[in-house]
Amino acid sequence: ASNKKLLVLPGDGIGPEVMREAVRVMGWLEQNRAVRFDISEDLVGGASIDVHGVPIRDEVIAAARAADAVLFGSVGGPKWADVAFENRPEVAILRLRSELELFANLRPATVLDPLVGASTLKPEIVRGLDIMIVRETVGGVYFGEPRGIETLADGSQRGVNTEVYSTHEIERVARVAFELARKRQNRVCSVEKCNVMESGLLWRQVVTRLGRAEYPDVELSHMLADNCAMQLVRNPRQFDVIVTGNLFGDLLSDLASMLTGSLGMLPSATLGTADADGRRPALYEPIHGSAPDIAGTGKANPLAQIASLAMLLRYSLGLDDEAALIERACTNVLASGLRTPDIMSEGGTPVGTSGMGDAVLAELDRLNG
Ligand code: NAD
Ligand code: IPM
Ligand code: K
Ligand code: MN
Repeated sequence: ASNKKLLVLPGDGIGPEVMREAVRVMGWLEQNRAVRFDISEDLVGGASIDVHGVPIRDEVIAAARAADAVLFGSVGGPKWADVAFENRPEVAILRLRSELELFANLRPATVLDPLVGASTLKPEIVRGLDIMIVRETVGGVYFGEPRGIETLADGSQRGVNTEVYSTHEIERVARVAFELARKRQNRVCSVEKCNVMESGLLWRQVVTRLGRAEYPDVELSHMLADNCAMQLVRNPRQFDVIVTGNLFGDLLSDLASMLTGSLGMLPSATLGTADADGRRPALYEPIHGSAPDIAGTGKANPLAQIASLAMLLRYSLGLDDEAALIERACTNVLASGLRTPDIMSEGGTPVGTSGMGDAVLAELDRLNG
């Protein structure tokens, strides 16, 4: 088989710092396992603005389309606070999602045993937690029209964004959630605000209909988004798969990350629709951003980026053993007590970004014999 084509897009701030550690893991795989990658790398976000004047070039979008998978870092930062809104660094990830139609963003929140004490919640609330948030990523209020800032006749202004969801958009993301649930605990909780928003009302109707027609074996429940935020903190283990729209999914997944100890622990996969040849466009990234407050200090936790690589191996390349090996190595390193500052707890051994990467590689060597 030909080498798998991977596009690596580190981005800004801690993006390149944590990506470096993920790339070292790729190198380890090539040296020690029967996998070969064809890796290319490019600039996105502020780094691309600085060199090319735009947050992402059309040729990078084309390369992402042609790749077997994209490993994305993070974009944005105060340096680009003054660039025009339509040219800001974040446009890079929004365009990739939208133009490759990466509509299903899988954000797993699992509490690893060694990190139970790193959560801000009580151990008995979070121990063993394993939830999957499926966030819609190409629709909703992020992309709905009309949008913009309008100046009215009296000179005052209005900022406008519009939440829009169509039957088709709701069905396809809900299908991903139902399919995932069947391989997990067989439960889906659909989250919206149908008490206030028509887009939420349609969401509930469509998910209910689809569940009855095609997934009667999956237990379906519904929850209003504000209650869901509260329930995630009160008793997060009540959830298996949560399916929700773009904005609620953004908020709820950052919230869920703190159950696991840190935003620096959560990976994600964003999947599109398979074409006739069975090729499915996919992008993998940590859910965190460029963390300008710690960029350059060498303290960022690289585990979400490394775990995003593991998801890439599993979902896009079918390398389940390699994915499991990487996840195992990360868990063991945490069990040995090594901690970046974001997950530090009593008795932990402090380590920085590259120290954590070193430890993962050493553990991979050990596990691989
Ligand atoms: P952020 O996720 O970058 O950081 C939030 C907090 O979490 C910060 O205190 C940060 O230090 C901490 N944190 C995040 N990742 C960490 C890690 N790996 N290790 C240790 N600590 C970590 O969110 P923000 O500060 O609101 O946003 C900063 C920039 O990132 C903004 O420009 C935002 O638009 C962008 N952003 C980009 C993406 C993306 O590229 N997909 C995602 C989220 C935010
Ligand atoms: C995320 C980020 C992005 C989002 C931003 C950077 C566009 O917060 O990936 O969670 O809001 O989707
Ligand atoms: K990111
Ligand atoms: Mn976010």
